[in-house]
Amino acid sequence: MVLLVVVHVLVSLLRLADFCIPTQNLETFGEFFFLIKHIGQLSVLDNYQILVSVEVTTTTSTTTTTTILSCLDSTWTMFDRGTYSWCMKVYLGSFEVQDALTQCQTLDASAVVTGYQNYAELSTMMQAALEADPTANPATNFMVVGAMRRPECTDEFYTSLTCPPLVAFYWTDGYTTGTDGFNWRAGQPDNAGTGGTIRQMYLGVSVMTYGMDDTYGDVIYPGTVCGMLAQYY
Ligand SMILES: [Ca+2]
Repeated sequence: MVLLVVVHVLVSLLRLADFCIPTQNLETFGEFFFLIKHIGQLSVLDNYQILVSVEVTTTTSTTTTTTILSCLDSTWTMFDRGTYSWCMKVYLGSFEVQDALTQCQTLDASAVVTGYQNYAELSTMMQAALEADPTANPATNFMVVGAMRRPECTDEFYTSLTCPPLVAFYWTDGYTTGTDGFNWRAGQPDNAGTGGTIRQMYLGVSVMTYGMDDTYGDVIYPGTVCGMLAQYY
């Protein structure tokens, strides 16, 4: 009886000492006294310690979306204009020159009838227009151009000193600048009808010669070239 009390006291002291000793597993006094004998030796105590390591791994999923500057789709051609890129697309149909803008906006709300920043743009898109409809007569195949006669040049002829060919018209798309994209046919813009009530306020360009000609608003054209800003899609 005395021995059991002593054992109980010793076991309690071991627990108070915060030793992780599974005393319930000590089946014999022999084992217990062996433990007491080596109580100062950590190598023995370590045999009764259970260390549990819980490793928590946090996985963070990141989705990266890459956008590139491009046109609405592959049917448009992109041109680098320095501070921005401009997309163009041949649009075939049968409409009055003055309705070309409405036609382009069926492709995209921001699309307009394009002007031409330079001859390279003009020739590239006229070649595309010629290829777009091989059945059309190239001699009569003209595309509507995004340009109009300046109000102050309404009654002026191409020999006008105040409204010569490179001054008489301006680009209407809101982006094209300069005069490098104008390429007048010989004797144009002639403002045919000057002196009457109708003026040649609009502009078309031949898909064959890339030459431009001013025209009336109610002339039926077989197409135009639409333009819009390239964007990050
Ligand atoms: Ca003309």
